[in-house]
Amino acid sequence: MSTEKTSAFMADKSAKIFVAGHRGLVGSAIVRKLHQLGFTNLLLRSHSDLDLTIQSHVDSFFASESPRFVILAAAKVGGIHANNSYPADFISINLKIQTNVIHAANANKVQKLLFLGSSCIYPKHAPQPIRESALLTAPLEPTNEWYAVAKIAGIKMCQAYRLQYNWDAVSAMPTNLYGPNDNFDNENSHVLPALMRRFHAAKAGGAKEVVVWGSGRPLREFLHVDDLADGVVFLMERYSGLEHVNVGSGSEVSIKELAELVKEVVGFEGEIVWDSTKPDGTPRKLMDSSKLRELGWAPKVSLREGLVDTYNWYLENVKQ
Ligand code: GFB
Repeated sequence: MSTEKTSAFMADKSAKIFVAGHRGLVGSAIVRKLHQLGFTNLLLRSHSDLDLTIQSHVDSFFASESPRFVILAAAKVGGIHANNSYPADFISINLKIQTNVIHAANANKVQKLLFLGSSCIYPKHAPQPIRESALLTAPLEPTNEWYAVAKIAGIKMCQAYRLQYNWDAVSAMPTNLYGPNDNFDNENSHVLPALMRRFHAAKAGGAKEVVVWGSGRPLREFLHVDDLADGVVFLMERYSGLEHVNVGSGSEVSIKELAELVKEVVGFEGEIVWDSTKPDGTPRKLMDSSKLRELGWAPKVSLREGLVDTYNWYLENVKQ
């Protein structure tokens, strides 16, 4: 099967598209993007209407609704602390959701499915920048291996169903994401929203210092979720290969640099204090996104612009 072909995704704006996880950071950005592009028939279900971990509910939903396309952005996600604290939830919930949705989508003749994973699928000490071929070449980062194993199983399911049924299932692996509708929880979120919330609260409360976890030395690559949504639509239209595809910004910062930048965007003037009792996680996680770049996609939002945009969203939607 060719790695570059059109699936006519953009041709019919009235096609029924199930965006699983439409209230989350990723799903909501994909819905915004599809609406901007003029898609009119999005199938959206909140958790209370459809529990994706229950196979019989997922089967009935697909049988009665018959979506033509599926974008699988529903997942249990969280930052380093949440991954480390709830390993059973991260492996079991994600395995159930993706197994149920991928199987039902294939059984009900969905034309194409896109599965979203994460850059944590790669080995802890993978050569940098990380190519798609690094998958399953060495041990994972222990703090998130449960989530990573589930996401690797999702990639492998897409490949298995493609091989056995010649079915168009593809996988996209985004780098660390941020943007509107992120989880801003102090403990369980990812670093960027956690710091935004903490610096904001410190500024509002007149605190003199803000605690940031770890050594500040790990390097991370951040991508605004609107860029990811753009990449997802691009892959739905243009990519039908067996191998998963990295989606990254191509630029990395240290956690120390990120903390300084968030501090500046929020306008906090006190000190940063490092809590070395907290884990650093993987030392470096920069993806090689040249495969997607060569197909013609490029990110548009710089980290500074994206931080300003996200902080404005936070001020309007979360702080109260
Ligand atoms: O965002 P984060 O949890 O993701 O942490 P990972 C990134 C880095 O920021 C780590 C540091 O070195 C943290 O120690 N950090 C500093 C903080 N302060 C904070 C804070 O207040 N909160 C958080 N969360 N981190 C996750 C995986 O790993 O990346 C997931 O656990 C997923 O499975 C996600 O793959 C993309 O990049 O370390």
